[in-house]
Amino acid sequence: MGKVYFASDFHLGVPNYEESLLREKKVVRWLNQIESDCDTLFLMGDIFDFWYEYNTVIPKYYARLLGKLATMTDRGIKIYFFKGNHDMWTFEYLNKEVGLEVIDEELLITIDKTRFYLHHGDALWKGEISYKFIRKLFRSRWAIWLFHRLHPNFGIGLAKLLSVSSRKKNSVKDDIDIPLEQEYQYQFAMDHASNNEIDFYIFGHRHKPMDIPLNNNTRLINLGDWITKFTYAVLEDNNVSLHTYND
Ligand SMILES: [Mn+2]
Repeated sequence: MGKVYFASDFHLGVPNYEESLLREKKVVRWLNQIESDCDTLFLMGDIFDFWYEYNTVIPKYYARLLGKLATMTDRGIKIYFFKGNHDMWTFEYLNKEVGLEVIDEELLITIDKTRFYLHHGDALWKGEISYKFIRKLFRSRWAIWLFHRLHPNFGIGLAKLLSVSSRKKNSVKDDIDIPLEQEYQYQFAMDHASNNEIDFYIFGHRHKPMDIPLNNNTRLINLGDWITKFTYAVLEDNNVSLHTYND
């Protein structure tokens, strides 16, 4: 059996076209390196800093990554794409054209006897009430219907603006090195693990690489990001480890 890879939060599209393109090329170099032994790849949300898809139109960016992913799925590599809070408006394109399996929320999956709870990592725990409301609204049929009525030049411009304002809010949170006990992902996983048999909880979203034991059998992994950290996780011989891509 080959390896299973996990990465999240590339946030392609920011801070500007040129710098995003450099990061996108780096992601593709990483994919070139791993694809020979990669069975399954989990892209765990916020791959794009914004993505909005109309029935006939997609944002005119990200050609290298999308092409690379399509080549990999054509070769039989299984690739999952979790919706993040920046790229939840994905409909059929990523599945039909690129061959990705799109996951709306959590995915509980057992791979070679190792049990995983996978989620982008936003809106998991009891807090964040106002954020959860907006999240639900954004994902609602009404919001999507309304957005589909906007001309793409306006709609995708608006999506870019919204993603910048959401990131500004989040980056404040990211800077604060809050204690582990106050991390929503930790609180959620501790609670969930008390009633469920899971080996690894893997999340993105926090941009904070973590590998933390929850009990004797269970660990919490946060995948970090590909803005400054270039971190990813690998499942090999029933163990998950965090790595940094250097090239
Ligand atoms: Mn996120």
